[in-house]
Amino acid sequence: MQNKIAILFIFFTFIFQPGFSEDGYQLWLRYNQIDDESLLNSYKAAISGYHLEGNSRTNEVIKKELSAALSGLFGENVSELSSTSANGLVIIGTPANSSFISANIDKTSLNALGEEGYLIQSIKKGKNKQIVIAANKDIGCLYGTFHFIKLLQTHQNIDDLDIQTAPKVNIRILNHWDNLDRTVERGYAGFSIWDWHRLPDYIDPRYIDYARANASIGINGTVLTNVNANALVLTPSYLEKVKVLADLFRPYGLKVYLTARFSAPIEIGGLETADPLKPDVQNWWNEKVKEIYNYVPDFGGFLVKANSEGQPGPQNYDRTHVDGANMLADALKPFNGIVMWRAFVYSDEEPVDRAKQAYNEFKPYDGNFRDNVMVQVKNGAIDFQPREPFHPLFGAMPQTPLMMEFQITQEYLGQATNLAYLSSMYKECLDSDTYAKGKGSTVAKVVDGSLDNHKLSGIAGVSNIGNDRNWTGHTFGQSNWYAFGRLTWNHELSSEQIADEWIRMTFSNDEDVVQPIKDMMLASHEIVVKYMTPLGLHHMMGGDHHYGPAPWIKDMPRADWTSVYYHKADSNGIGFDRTETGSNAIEQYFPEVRKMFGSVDLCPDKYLLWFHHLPWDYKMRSGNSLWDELCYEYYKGADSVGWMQDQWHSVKGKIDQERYDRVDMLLTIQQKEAIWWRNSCLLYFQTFSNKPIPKSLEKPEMDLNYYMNLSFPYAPGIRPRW
Ligand code: BDP
Repeated sequence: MQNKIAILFIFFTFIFQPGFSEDGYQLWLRYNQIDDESLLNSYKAAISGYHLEGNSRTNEVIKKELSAALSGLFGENVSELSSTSANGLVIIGTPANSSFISANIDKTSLNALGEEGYLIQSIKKGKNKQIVIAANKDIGCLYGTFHFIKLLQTHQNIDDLDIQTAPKVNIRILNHWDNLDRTVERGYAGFSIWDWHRLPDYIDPRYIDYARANASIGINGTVLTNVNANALVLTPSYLEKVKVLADLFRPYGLKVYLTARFSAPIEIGGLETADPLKPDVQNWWNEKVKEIYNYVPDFGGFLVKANSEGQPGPQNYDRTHVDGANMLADALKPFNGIVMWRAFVYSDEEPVDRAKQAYNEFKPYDGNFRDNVMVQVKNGAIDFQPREPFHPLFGAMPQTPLMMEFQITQEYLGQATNLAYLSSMYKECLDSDTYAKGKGSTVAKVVDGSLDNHKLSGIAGVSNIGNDRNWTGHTFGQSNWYAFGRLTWNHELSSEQIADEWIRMTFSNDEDVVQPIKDMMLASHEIVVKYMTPLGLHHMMGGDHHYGPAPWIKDMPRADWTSVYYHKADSNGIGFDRTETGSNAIEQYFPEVRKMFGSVDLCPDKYLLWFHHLPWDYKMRSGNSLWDELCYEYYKGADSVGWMQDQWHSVKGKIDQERYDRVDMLLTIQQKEAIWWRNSCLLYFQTFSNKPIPKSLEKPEMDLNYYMNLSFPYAPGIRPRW
């Protein structure tokens, strides 16, 4: 195995030589030679080489990365030097492995940075000026190295560096909804990158590049398998494969986790029950967990979807989520493993309002979970809709560490074809004020553990990665992976700063490229929301595959899988009344929030129809009637895609043709799809409002029947009905 890994390292140094084709494979880790000559010369004058002590595998990785980056960016070899006395050295290390660092870096500031934090400082010693990247652990040095490389990639001034940073959240993790047959549930970038069939012997070089990319943005965990879990992954032949991935990822600080199918004791253990209170079931899990740790000594733990959408769980045995989660937590505890128990549940009976279920089921359990259980909550109470108000569970379970679950894959946001920069959506949720402990109790503070003093904290993102050459299908899907990672490290970063970094590293530092792309990215989420689900509408996508508009869906096995259940359009008006006169879901929020969402006058327009059912001629803040406003929003959204195309066209010739063309074609598709959403939704709602589309707006080219009859049996990412 060691040999194989060595070969891989050589391979990856080879692929990351500059001049490699711009097919998107390199993500933001592009080390093409710096094209600004005077800047390049100033960097060359400041950096003569690097020095690193210690020979851990993480240190090997640091050397490879730094040498590939510096040689690429400088267009010439930059060497590793054995002494620390030269001018212009980049010195990397921990107080434990470097006497230079222990002598020159203030221990108190370093201690405050914890296990993963790092500092980057310019140090003057006599005639010498050096740059130090220091951390308490090797992994901090790797994170710091990536940060330092980013400074060069984004053309920052490195004269007087003084950077100190540590992650605000402990578990920064991707959730792959990848199946063992390599299909990816809600995946739009090809098949799974895990080549299970050829593992453990065949090691795809992508595994290393995947780990590099994650480490470069501080992601430190990965759940390899789908939440709709398959127990087979817990059998020895799969655990051998899991072990290989875990061994490869370890030097990059990336821990492996698996999804645990609750009925595994029956399916692969031969037991008759999976009842969590039965000693033989508990015993089976204890033994299984021990076995997993034999393969993967630093295994992270389990992610569990139980009693949701047909998945088995403790309720099958009249037990509770607490019984189920605690049983697994007890098995994992001796090894420091954790359970991420999902709150995305909904009962078999059709509810009056699905938005209320997770809160109703989980809040009463606050305080009953073991200390190695986290409850993983989606950002909103329904299901990753283009826009949702924050989930009322945030702030409502102070004794339980709540983990945030975002969706990076664009299941409901245009899938493989639409450009939507999701940092804006993540931030909107994280910055929301729950008022749990008065003003300023933001979702971010609940999640990072600071509001309730939790040691454990985490943010999960449902991955958008597949085996497409460019990883994410749409080039701009890469920006969502990137932004997710950056925000898990520091949720205080602005979407603008994250976009700025990503564009510079991914495309160019030319301001005429950075500015138009940034403007487009920052506006994109709002634009998509406007042409899909404006003014708080939600859940109006095509059935099963979730591709495209279908506000007319009314016949499904469950009412809460239909669209009509959510928009409730009728001749009187539109919207879901979640106030006291309706489902009263607003009651689940703290009084200040309840008051805002519950009042039509205070509720922001963007959430209006989420919380209120209003007449078609309801007078909006703008002075328009609700119907006219809805029309204007849909048209504004669809027209703005034309503006996005203009922004993109302005960078033609300033970036490589390959990626330019790809995005250009996708924007053309996005434009068509935006008009499709607009026309379908407005023509359909018009059958209730009986009002004309305002004269100033062009008429939809087709009739409603046409849109209702479109069918997409092979849309990607679909999953079988269980
Ligand atoms: C829904 C997806 C479904 C997932 C489910 C979940 O359509 O494929 O299994 O979320 O999060 O949005 O469990």
